[in-house]
Amino acid sequence: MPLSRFLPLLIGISLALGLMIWLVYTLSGFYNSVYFSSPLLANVLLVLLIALLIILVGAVIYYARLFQGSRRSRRKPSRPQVSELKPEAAEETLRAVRQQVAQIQDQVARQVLLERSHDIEENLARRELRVVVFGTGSAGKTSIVNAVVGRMVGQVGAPMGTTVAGETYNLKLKGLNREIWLTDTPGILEAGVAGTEREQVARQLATEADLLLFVLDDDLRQSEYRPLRSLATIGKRSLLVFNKIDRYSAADREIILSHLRERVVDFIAPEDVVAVAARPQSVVLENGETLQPSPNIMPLIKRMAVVLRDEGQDLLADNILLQSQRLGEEARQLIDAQRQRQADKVVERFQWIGAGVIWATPLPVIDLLAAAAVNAQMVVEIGKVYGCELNMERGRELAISLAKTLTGLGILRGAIEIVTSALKLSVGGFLVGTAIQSVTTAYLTRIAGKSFIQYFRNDQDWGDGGITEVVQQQFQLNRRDEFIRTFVQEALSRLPARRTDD
Ligand SMILES: Nc1nc2c(ncn2[C@@H]2O[C@H](COP(=O)(O)OP(=O)(O)OP(=O)(O)O)[C@@H](O)[C@H]2O)c(=O)[nH]1
Ligand SMILES: [Mg+2]
Repeated sequence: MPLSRFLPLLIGISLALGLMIWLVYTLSGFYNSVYFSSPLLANVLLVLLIALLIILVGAVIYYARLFQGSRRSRRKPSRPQVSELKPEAAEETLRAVRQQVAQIQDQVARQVLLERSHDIEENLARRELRVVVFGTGSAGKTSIVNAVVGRMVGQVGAPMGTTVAGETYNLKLKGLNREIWLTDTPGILEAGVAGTEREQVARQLATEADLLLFVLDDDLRQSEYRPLRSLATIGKRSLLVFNKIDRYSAADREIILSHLRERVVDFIAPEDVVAVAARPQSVVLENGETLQPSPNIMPLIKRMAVVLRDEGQDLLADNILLQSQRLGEEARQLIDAQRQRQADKVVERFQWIGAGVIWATPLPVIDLLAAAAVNAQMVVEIGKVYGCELNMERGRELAISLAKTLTGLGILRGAIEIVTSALKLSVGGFLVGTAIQSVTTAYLTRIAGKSFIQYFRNDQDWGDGGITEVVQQQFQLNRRDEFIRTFVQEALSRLPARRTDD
């Protein structure tokens, strides 16, 4: 015990002892003086004192226990079981995703995502578990499915690519009152276009699994490790199945098995790596007969049953959560693309408005701060696309700070040069100053608008590099010769028309 804690304890004990001695001494003096005048009263007092002492000791013990209990319960908060919370969390996520989906304007896309959200919800209610067998071509996936189901349901063959599509079978496991579906998939890592397409199917099925059986027939290759790890990283519960162990001696089998367990220990528990022989090679007996040894599949069936029984509800909820999150991500991307299209239209409208204003009333020099008046309205409208309600005052503030950045970074000068040389190429010879001003204003409004799109997309934040980095990035993106040429052409085709209108 450190001295800092020992010293106060020693002082406390000495004080308590001193107090007790003083109390006993005072009480015995008091007892003696009472006993002298009335022995009966003195004895009654003694009994009362002993009773008081017992009550005191009892109270101290009771409160000490109570205090300890409360400390213990503070250490271990009585939270509800995680498994009780998971289905709720899954439902909550699904609800949020539906709200997101409702914002999608493309009717077909919205409908497709809504239907998928209903499918996910139904899976949560159905309580069915989906086990997907996944892995390299010819590792023995179909053989494993046949052995687990207990009859030849799928075609087995030595060459890769025997299974060409996902096949699902119903499975009964002892002690499990849930419906289980076992899906065989085409092999991954096969060569050729057809192989790549089949792999896509397999990967899709794997991401939808509640439990994944990742099949190998040798030590884990790097090309297998990557998909296994990425599936585990997205939270896919997996068993690693080392098949064809009949091909190895007992010693080699153990070496491979322990090496496998070591390599995946970060994301798969050692007991979830099992060794089987789903379709052991037939042996020719001395009398010339061929004997087909029976499959050694029990280690996998046993482990699968334990995992599905103990974690079934969690696996289902985890998977629903994962599917909902994926759906949410898809919806988010669609909404983002939709907003981007709308915001681009706003920018395009304002860039031609800016050009038109200058064309009609030319200024002695390009005045970005004057153009900011137009930009302020553009900022408000882009904000609206991204669900941010800004007033004109805030819009103007943002527009002015951006105009200052454009000038400060020398982009204003750069833009005039770019536009001037592009105009010379297009029109040739004599150039009207107003044309340069108009097109430059349109061009700068575009850079400003694109920068604001970034800002609103990023939750009204310029990011780590600040406004400067965003503006510079947009300038770089919009200065390619090819783009400038088309932009100037379009600007020119619009300007004279406006002038005649005016
Ligand atoms: N020695 C041995 N061979 C096996 C075992 N399991 C499967 N095989 C053989 O491995 C080959 C491929 O088996 P499949 O079950 O078709 O493999 P798959 O992974 O489904 O193959 P694809 O569908 O093409 O991806 C066949 O020749 C099987 O006989 C086993 O436990 N031991
Ligand atoms: Mg197969």
